Parts: sequence; structure tokens; C-alpha cells
Amino acid sequence: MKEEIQLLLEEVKKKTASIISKDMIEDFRLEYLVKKGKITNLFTKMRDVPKELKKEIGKDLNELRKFAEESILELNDKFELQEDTNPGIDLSLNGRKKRSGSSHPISITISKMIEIFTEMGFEVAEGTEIEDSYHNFDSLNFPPDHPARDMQDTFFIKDDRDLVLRTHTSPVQIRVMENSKPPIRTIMPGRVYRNEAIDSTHLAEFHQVEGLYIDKDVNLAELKATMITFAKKLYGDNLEFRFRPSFFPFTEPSAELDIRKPGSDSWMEVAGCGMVHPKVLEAGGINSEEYIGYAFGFGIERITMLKTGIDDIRLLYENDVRVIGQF
Ligand code: FA5
Repeated sequence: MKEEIQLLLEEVKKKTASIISKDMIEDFRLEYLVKKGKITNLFTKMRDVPKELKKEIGKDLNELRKFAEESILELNDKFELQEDTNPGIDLSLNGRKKRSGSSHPISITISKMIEIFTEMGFEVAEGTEIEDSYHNFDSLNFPPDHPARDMQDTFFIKDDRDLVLRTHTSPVQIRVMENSKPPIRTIMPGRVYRNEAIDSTHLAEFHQVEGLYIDKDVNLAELKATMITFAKKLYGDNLEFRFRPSFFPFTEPSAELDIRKPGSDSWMEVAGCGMVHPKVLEAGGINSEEYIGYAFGFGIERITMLKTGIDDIRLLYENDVRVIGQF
């Protein structure tokens, strides 16, 4: 047996030295190391070895197997390296000029908003861009024929009128309520879609960051303070704010937040907000007698316009590097 092991080791050494391709490594493995392979066969013969020799022979056999296995690893490395340095590539040529890239202004705003709101104690959640109309409308207290649905006309998924491209991030409020227990402090960034006439402040595909705060003792003043604190952290103190009364079926009372940059004569509407309607809390499985909440939804493109001074929303998506390269 000792001799047999020695002979096989010689054979294995010769074989491994002659391997010149990855296929040959696999052939080698199949010949020696699989269940019926030559090395494995010797292991089955161990049961016939006299007891007093078992230790010594076992050691030789293990060394043989180890040698074969390590040879495979080394050969694999060798051929992978060769593939990487394919002779078709001239390694002496100069490298490509270093590319310098940066995040898109919308991505920068989303990251910044997440940073500010998480500092303020909010968690982050995401929903899905294809929503069912229950979460996008019904659960948010949009009655089936209410004109508020028309204001958020959207793209229905063909042949299935129950699925829509979400018109706002508010359906994620319901999903968060369904999946967690109050107190809830969550922001929900994401892309939304509307069948919208496009102009300098409107797109048919844009982004929002939703916010939801639910606890036993929450009030409108806190909602306003949260939104203004956020805006000041983003833009600095030098800003004017205006909360305008508004209507959303899912908040009561409701408002819109406008911001004006000093020196500018026009206000920019940046968010809708309000105290969460009791029906919405109930739809999310939360007892509206016990809990109260506020919610807001910022338009990220508008926030970015104010931050960058870009005065036409469409410029954000033309991907002209002369524009976006400035940020
Ligand atoms: C909503 O979408 C509500 N879901 C916001 C909300 C959330 C209210 C929670 C109450 C509680 P509205 O349609 O006003 O509301 O949109 C909110 C913000 O999204 C707007 O202030 C604006 O900044 C941005 N926005 C709306 N429509 C467009 C559009 N077509 N293009 C770009 N930004 C838009």
C-alpha cells in the first residue's frame, strides 16, 4: 500500500505538471479526486491495512490528497490570471483618462433630506412604484368619484385597472402603519407619476419625500416646526415660509408650504402637509381614538430647484453636463 501511494504521488506530480488548460484541471479532478477517483479508491482500501500501519499509511494518503487538491487550487489561480491578462490586451498602453463623476442633483437632495430627517429621529421606508389603487387612493380617504382623484390622474397598468403608477408617496404611509406600531416617525422617499401637463414646475415623473409622525400627543405646531427646521437645515436661516390652507382627503386640517428665497418675488410650493385624517389611521390599523399624527410630502425637484437656483424643472432631466455638472 505504501508503495502504491508513492507511485500514485509520482503519477499525480507528472499529471499536474503537464496541465495546460482549465479543462485539463477538471479532467484531473475527475480522474483522481471524485468518489471513484484513483486517490479516493486508495482511501477505501484503508480498511485492509493492518491496524499498526493504519496511522502511517493514513498520513501518507492524506498528504497525497492534500497535494492533489492544492495543485488544483494553484492551477486554477494560474489560469485565471492568464485569462485576466489576455494576450489580446496590450498592457503597455496608457490607461484610460481618470473619469470624474458625481451624483445627480436629485440624488444629492434625497441623500441630504435623509440625513437631516434621520438626525431628527425619523426612520426611512420605501414602498413600490406600482401600487394598488386601494393604497394609492381608497385607504387615503379618496372616495371613488371624488374630484381629488382627477387632480392625481395617473397611468393605469393595462388590463388591470386596480394597479396604478403611484401618484404620490402617501400610500407608503399606509404600508408603514400596516407593518409597524406607533410611535411612528418615518420618512419615505421615492419616485411618483402623474398624467400631468409639463411646464417649468411640473413633470409627469418626479420624486417626493413623505413624512409620517404618529404618537399619542402630536399637534400642528410640531408639524410646522419640523418642516421649518428641516428647511433651515437645508437652506440656512435666510428664507421666508408661508403655510397656505389647502385640501387633501387624507389630512385634516391640510396646508401647503411655500418657500421664498430672499430677493425673489415668487413663492415656490414645495410640500403638502396636515394632521392625519382619523379614517387614514383606521385604514392603517391604528386606533384613531388613542393616536394622532401629522404627515407631509415634499417635492424633491422643487426643493432642488430652490437649492440650486435652477428655474426650470425640465433642466434637471435633460442631463446636460453643463447644467448638472455645476452641482
Ligand atoms: C401630494 O402629493 C400629497 N400626497 C402631499 C401630502 C402628503 C399632503 C402628506 C398631506 C400629507 P401635492 O400634489 O401637492 O400633494 O404634491 C406635493 C408636492 O410635490 C408639491 O408641493 C410639489 O413640490 C411636488 N409636486 C406635485 N406635483 C408635481 C409635478 N407635477 N412635478 C413636480 N413636482 C410636483
